Amino acid sequence: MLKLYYHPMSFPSMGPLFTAEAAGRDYEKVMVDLQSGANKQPDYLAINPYGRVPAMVDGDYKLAESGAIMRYLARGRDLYPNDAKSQGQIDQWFDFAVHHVRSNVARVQYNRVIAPIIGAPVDENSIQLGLKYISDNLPHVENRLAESPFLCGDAMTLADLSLIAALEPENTARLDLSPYPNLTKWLKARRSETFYTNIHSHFGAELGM
Ligand SMILES: N[C@@H](CCC(=O)N[C@@H](CS)C(=O)NCC(=O)O)C(=O)O
Repeated sequence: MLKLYYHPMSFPSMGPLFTAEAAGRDYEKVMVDLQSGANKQPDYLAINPYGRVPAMVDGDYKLAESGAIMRYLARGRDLYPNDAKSQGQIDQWFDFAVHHVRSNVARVQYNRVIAPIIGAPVDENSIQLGLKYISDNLPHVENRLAESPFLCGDAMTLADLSLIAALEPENTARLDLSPYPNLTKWLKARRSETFYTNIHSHFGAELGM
């Protein structure tokens, strides 16, 4: 069976998990213990040579990078239809979410949450830069969701899943989404769907809480 390697604290891992659920794929979740360095062991490096989560194994086929895995799982389905113009639109918002939202959320999440846990120095400038770029970029999403129920039309696509994954650290990174009412409403609605609740309902147990 198709295997998805992940860690519950890794928000890049969430995109493939959400996609597998939303696409109705049969899959098995394999948690990789980042704290013990399981991601740097030879057996895992044979799956993902970069030593990161997420990763995927489908028979003897292996993939790393969340975007590549999400496209592999969804290609040809409504989440990522097989025509160039639809894919172009979805890719535009998908890449926007990764490069302009997720990368900046990652700066804030790393410094506010991960660095204190691992005892690394906290870079306040990086937090401020991340927050600035988030507030520079989320208005584009807010405006889009004022005119369209989903990022690419009337139904959910990979673009939405990419943005939902990018905003996973909303609470832990203490992001303020209140200036974006359309985004907040859209996010709340998506988070009540089974592709999301099926993944989140296991987090407590996975994190030993
Ligand atoms: N560009 C990658 C990013 C993956 C990534 O940075 N994963 C982190 C967890 S959020 C990781 O595995 N870090 C462990 C390490 O680098 O040692 C993707 O989208 O899949």
